[in-house]
Amino acid sequence: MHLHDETLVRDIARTAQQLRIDVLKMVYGAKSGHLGGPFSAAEIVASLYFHHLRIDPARPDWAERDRFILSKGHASPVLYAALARRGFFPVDELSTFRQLDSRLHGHPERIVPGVEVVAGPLGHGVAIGAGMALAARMGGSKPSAMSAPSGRASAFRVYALLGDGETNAGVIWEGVMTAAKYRLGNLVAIVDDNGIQQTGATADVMPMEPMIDKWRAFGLARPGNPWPQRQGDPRRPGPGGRHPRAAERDHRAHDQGSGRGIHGVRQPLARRTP
Ligand SMILES: Cc1ncc(C[n+]2csc(CCOP(=O)(O)OP(=O)(O)O)c2C)c(N)n1
Ligand SMILES: [Mg+2]
Repeated sequence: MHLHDETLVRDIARTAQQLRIDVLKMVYGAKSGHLGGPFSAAEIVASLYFHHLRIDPARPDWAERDRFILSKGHASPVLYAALARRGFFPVDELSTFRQLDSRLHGHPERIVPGVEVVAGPLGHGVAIGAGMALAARMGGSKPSAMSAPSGRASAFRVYALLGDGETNAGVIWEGVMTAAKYRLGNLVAIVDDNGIQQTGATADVMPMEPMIDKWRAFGLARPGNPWPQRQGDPRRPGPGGRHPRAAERDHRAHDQGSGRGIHGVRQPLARRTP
């Protein structure tokens, strides 16, 4: 079983704490906004933005960049914090969160450098991601390039972060079926399984268990590719840890077993540079 390097785990934990501090200041400063959704996603976002995504803050519109979709758009503060700390815009701007005339709205919009997708109404990340992943595989970098010659290697990968409550939405599963139909190995869906949603525990509002079986039933597992898998929490590794779910329909990742870390962001773990 492949485990994270301890230094990497510590680095992710440190970055995640920095993001949480930023989030707290932003929401406290605005006296408005979500805290729980951004907090629970901090390690996932830190792992992606500081160790995995192939992005270049100096070129937010670089055609071959990886795309990150914050499908649970109410967690925008953690995305803004990551983008600022990664150099997409000044950290000072974070203090304008939810102020009049700020570009840092309560839900992300594409006026912010690095934001790929407008989000807020839950449920759309996988379907949008499937479209982007399909475009990437067809050789295009944007939807208008869908007519580009097919059969070329994917220029980029697409990551969609969902809430566990969000998976109550039927449109999520339409997106999953689409991804399965087109065998989109360049699309990664990550579920932040924090057990809670707006009006209570996810298990009470609309139980999703067995979650993993649902993803499989919608076509994302087949012989030789045992995705999706349950992964442990990088903050609390081991059997007693909380288990955020992460899933990747990616043949390159199929050999990863349960353990610490986040499926799909464990290999390669070195920072990928443009
Ligand atoms: C379609 C839609 N319905 C309702 C809401 C209101 N809403 C905002 S946050 C939230 C809870 C989401 O819970 P979850 O997906 O588990 O996210 P997290 O726990 O990570 O905050 C809801 C229902 C929304 N944004 N979009
Ligand atoms: Mg939740």
